[in-house]
Amino acid sequence: MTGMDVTGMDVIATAGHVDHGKSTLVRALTGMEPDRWEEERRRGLTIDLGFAWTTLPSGRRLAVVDVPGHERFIGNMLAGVGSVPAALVVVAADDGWSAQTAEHVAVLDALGVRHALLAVTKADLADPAPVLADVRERLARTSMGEVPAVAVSAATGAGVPEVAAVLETVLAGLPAPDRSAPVRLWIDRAFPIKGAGTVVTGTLAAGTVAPGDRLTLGDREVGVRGVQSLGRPVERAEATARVALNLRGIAVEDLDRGDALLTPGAFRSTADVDVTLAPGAWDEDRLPAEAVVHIGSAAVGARLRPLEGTAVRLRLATPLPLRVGDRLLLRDPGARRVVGADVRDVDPPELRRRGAARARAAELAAQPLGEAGAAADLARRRVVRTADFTAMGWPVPGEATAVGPWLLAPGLVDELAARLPALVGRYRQQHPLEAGPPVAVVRRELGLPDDDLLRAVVRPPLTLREGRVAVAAAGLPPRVQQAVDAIRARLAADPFAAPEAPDLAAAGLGPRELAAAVRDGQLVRVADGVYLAPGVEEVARARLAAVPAPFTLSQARSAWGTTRRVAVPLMEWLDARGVTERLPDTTRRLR
Ligand SMILES: Nc1nc2c(ncn2[C@@H]2O[C@H](COP(=O)(O)OP(=O)(O)OP(=O)(O)O)[C@@H](O)[C@H]2O)c(=O)[nH]1
Ligand SMILES: [Mg+2]
Repeated sequence: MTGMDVTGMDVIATAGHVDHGKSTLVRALTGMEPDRWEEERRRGLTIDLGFAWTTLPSGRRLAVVDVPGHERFIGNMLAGVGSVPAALVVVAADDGWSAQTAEHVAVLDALGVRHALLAVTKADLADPAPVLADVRERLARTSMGEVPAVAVSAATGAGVPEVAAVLETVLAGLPAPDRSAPVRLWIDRAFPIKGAGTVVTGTLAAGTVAPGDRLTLGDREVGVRGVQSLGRPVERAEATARVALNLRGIAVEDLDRGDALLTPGAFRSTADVDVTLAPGAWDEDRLPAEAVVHIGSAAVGARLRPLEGTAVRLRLATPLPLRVGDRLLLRDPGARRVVGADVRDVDPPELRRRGAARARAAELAAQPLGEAGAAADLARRRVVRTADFTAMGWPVPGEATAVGPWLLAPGLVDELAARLPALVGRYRQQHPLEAGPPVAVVRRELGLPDDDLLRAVVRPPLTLREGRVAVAAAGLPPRVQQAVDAIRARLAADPFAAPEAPDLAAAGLGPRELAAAVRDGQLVRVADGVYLAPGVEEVARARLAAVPAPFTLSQARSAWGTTRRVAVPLMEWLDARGVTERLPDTTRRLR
């Protein structure tokens, strides 16, 4: 099996009324038979999608998705054009603009297809000029605009090389696909192959697939065993391409047209979507209550809730992996009407309050379309996991703040940081002995999902200390400060004369007050009930340095001029801090 890279391929879909010569033209262009089924060939009618390909004179490779024109098979037509960037509109010279010409062109217009050419077929049966002029004029009013047009006869072969030549120029004008984008392959066929297992086909509109890749399908993971393109195995298929994937880990019964194979983690499945309809397409006051949503090869029923103006909330009967910026096609099957809808939000806010729908519509109206709306969307969400945000289809806005896995809206960190001093101040009024509120309290007050986010919000003179948002120099209430000052004055004169419990009690210094003084750096707690001044460690060391080592506890006590009540815990405290070293015979020396 020799591999080959597929680098340049274009994919185009046919469109047009039944029997206007689409499949015949595809056959003339590619030499391949697009009607795959015996029934299709017998009836001379395309029923399902057909696939053919060729190399154009320039060397450009082209794959064609041939769609049925019969009105009954419009669902298949929709699946065929859903991932394709360009269209070959076919109209017969002897019949002209017809019902499914109109319907197919409306579909292409709703999908926003911008690249097309017109082939007026059966030029041997009637003068193609009037039809050509008429259809070009109609197409000019759609997303396709002014299209090149060619008259052609499959019967005589006249015009076929011209169609190929015009195809070249149309394809040359296609935007380059994003080959580094995540994969979302909408499956259009799934079938078993003896010995190879399950094969699916689809049009790869963006991204790259290679054997060995892992993709997700719903909540399952599947492995890509092999990749084929244009009938041959390839090492890698890059968008745009028709691809056939041999899958591992899934049975053909578990796959259907409309399923999507996805790059893991890159998409989120959603049933609720806010969209804006192409303006003017459907009468805003008379939207159907239900419609079918089409994207790629998928077709899913949806309830429509008009918000206001062109903004509509969709509730899908089955969730779809949608992203902001996707273009959906909404179809009202009863009325055979279609409209394009731009996906604006795949995780929309609930609408509970009165007027919420109107407010939401206004919000969407104010927000730029596509990726430019990212900052506005993030502003509404305030804080979101970066992975979730990008899976919605948004780029990370340049002004956003990233903190660990989180993304904060532009300006939010400053806004929260500015709220903090007042918040901490209020807390300390109620809890004067505490340096500041616990982190969890602050996180809740600020509406943040993770304690860790406070790292970005706490700024001097506030600081994160011991699980609190603390004032760096918190200070103590005046009454407590006076009592601590008195003790510190005594300790300044005699550094090891730790106040006795009755002295502390008399000064009004209970455990909470003492803890506050320690937190504030005004006292050092050597042991339960034994408080000395900061710096006592250095003083203790200096006095011991004058004693010949090793020395006993009793020698140390004399050097410090204190009692056993203080000396015993102080000695252990110094041991623990690595100032002194306890020798096996319980004497010490300085380290
Ligand atoms: N004389 C003449 N007949 C043509 C030409 N192109 C197609 N036909 C005939 O028109 C009939 C329909 O052609 P198809 O190619 O099957 O039409 P189609 O658009 O694919 O039809 P559906 O797929 O069913 O929508 C066939 O009998 C073709 O032989 C042409 O240029 N000249
Ligand atoms: Mg056909």
